[in-house]
Amino acid sequence: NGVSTEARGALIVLEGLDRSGKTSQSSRLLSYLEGLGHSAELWRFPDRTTSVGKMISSYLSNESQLDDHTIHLLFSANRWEKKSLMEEKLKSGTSLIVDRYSYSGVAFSSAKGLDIDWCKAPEIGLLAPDLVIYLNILPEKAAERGGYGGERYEKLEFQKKVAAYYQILRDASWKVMGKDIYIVHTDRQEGNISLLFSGVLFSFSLLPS
Ligand code: 2DT
Repeated sequence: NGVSTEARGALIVLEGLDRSGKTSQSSRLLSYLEGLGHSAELWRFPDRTTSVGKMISSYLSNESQLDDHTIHLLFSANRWEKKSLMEEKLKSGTSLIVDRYSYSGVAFSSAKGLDIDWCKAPEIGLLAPDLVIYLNILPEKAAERGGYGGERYEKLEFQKKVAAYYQILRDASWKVMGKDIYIVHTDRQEGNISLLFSGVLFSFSLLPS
């Protein structure tokens, strides 16, 4: 079907509020790409397995307290420590589907009141995604889905602020176009997304919300 093994993998990022469906959609996209014979892996940030990730995890579960700037930089460091491995994977032709990335970093910290440009700074130099898929859901609707755990940010009022910052980021920098991949069609009504990657048209539909 024309999928070239020479091609670099795509960095595909899924963003959205808690309970917006990122996890289901990520696995769905993974199966879809694998079904086409494409090598792909599912990643997520924060990666809680590293030592930095463990500090983040303990902060999120309220077991430890950290200054807002400090935790922001730890989230960023958690991406930096994975950069070279991400680069290797992409170069070897494996696509990465990543559940949360820099946009979560900036949206969540800005929602706490930190300066947005300050929040963006440590992200400069990380790998730019080829595609960012934002799963648009009203904060109220996400909350209705239930399953908010007891983690620090899982509160409706805070999620509303995060949604507003995602919107700001979206206007500024959404639909990141790499050289090999671009959205050729999005239809939010139908939930269908098609993208052209290395000359091959992929289409997938999002689960109805
Ligand atoms: P999960 O529930 O998806 O594990 O996320 N967050 C995430 C930040 O504040 N900054 C970041 O850079 C990232 C990647 C979003 C845990 C929470 O951490 C938030 C929700």
